Amino acid sequence: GSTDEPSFSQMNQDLDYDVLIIGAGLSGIYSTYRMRQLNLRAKVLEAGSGVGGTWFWNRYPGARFDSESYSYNFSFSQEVLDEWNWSEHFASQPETLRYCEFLCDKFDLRRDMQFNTRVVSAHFQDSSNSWRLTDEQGRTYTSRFLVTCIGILNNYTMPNIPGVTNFQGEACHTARWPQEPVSFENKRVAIIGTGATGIQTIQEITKDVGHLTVFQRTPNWSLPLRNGPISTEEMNEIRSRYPEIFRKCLETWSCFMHVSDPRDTLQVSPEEREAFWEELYEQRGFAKWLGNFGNINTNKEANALFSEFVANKIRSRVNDPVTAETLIPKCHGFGTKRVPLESGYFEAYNQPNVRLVDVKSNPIECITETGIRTRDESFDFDMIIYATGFDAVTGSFTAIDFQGVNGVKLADRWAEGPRTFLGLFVESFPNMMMVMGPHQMFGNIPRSIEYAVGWVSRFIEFCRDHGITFAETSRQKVLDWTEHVHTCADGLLANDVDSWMTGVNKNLAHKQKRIIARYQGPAPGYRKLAEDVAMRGYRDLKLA
Ligand code: N01
Repeated sequence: GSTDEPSFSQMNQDLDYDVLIIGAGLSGIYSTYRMRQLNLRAKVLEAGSGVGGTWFWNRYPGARFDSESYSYNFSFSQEVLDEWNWSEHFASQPETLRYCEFLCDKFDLRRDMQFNTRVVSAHFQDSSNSWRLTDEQGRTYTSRFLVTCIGILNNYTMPNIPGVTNFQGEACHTARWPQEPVSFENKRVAIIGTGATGIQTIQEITKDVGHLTVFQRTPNWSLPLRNGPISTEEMNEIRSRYPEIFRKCLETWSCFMHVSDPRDTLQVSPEEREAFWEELYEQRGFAKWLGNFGNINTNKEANALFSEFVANKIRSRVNDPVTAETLIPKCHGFGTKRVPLESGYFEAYNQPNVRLVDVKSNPIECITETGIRTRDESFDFDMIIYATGFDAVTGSFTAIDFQGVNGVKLADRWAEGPRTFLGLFVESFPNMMMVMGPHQMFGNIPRSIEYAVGWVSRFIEFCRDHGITFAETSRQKVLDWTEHVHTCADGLLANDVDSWMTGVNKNLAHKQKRIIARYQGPAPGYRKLAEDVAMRGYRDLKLA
């Protein structure tokens, strides 16, 4: 209890809290749980009116996990594993949001959370080694430690098309979808964007839309999700396998259950390869990507072979050959962007009320009061849906005015791309730790969150027990880590392609150049290095 560690609390007695947490998504929820266990005075500030983060905001039709539900939930509480049942292999957004709420109810976490509170600035106070946050209403909050739980895909972006605000009909970005149900019946609907979000939205609303026009700039290599319900018996069977599932996730490169095939694509006979791929194609989820031959991610020839396999699947599913070719990516190979998983996406284009417009050959010129004008045509719509993505990874940080020692701005620190130590610490930003910060272990996001929150919590516990009120990374550690992250990225085909994963967002002037935005080394390797820091008593950090 707190009486066991009076020194730490006393050291923070002039501050509102021991720990401030920004964001009540999965990262913030688990952080709150851990801070509660440490008996610390913690507070979560959350912009939304409820918990859930990504799963709170992204309520667009068809939003769901595309990783197996049971590899995407937390493992920290046996009680939760025993009590919570997933109804589908890939849970829908409402179910995932209920899961987030279930966690908060079960552990009574909301009493440490403050909603409708958008943090606009976070400034380090040199005089007291503390953090001072200000929200939109001008209220301030002070603490010893700051834990950012602001996600990697949070700050959404509208397209940089002239006239976006002119449209008089209904318009919405998928990441700000209303809580009330939206009807598409008898409506002429447009959607811009065919990433994972666009694909999930399109395949859902074509079930009852009046007419849908899809504006596609870049097609995506999408594969069947193969979702299905989970019966009570199957859920119990899955539950019995939880230890094995989590163990597998600990062993694999990116924390998923699927293990890549070590064989060289090019050394396997064409017949055997084809048979293997046919078998993979029938499997659920990311097995087809992550259970594939490993070298499709590094070898262009191998990649081209599998890309052609997928292209033929698309050709076999889309009736109109011109539409089929438009839906097949020509400028990037399979898996070099995040692979969206679909359920009937390609067949949607066989419906007479669905039309695909290739924006590459027929660019959008402007959005008008009544619709969209391309170079060749004018369209009238009742509704425009923007599935145009996010100012990813660093965007969550640019949305807040972060200032460290001597008022140094985080935006300046990261002008040339993110620079961190373990994706957890930033030079000149003492006492601030990032959950899912840039250059942190990546892949299966909840697995990464669970590890990062665990690491941060153990570190805060160490500070509590040792009366440490100042912790900062050195420049050298940041340089070394950044170099390591860049080395890990060597040779991966994904780094030669524009996407949010390489830091590119064509709608933002400052995000036109590719960077290494993610840690791409093996997750076990990441954890080993992070554990080593803990084992050394955190001496890699400057502590006082
Ligand atoms: O965003 P995106 P997203 N004119 O950036 C197009 C995760 N996720 O929200 O590629 C015309 O991938 C843009 O075109 P282009 C997942 O990690 C998970 O779909 O730039 N088009 C692209 O097609 C995913 O990767 C789930 O040429 C414009 C699209 O908009 C990440 O979130 C579900 C345009 C943006 O695609 C982001 O996915 C959904 C313009 N001006 C998402 N601007 C799960 O299942 C943009 N585009 C867990």
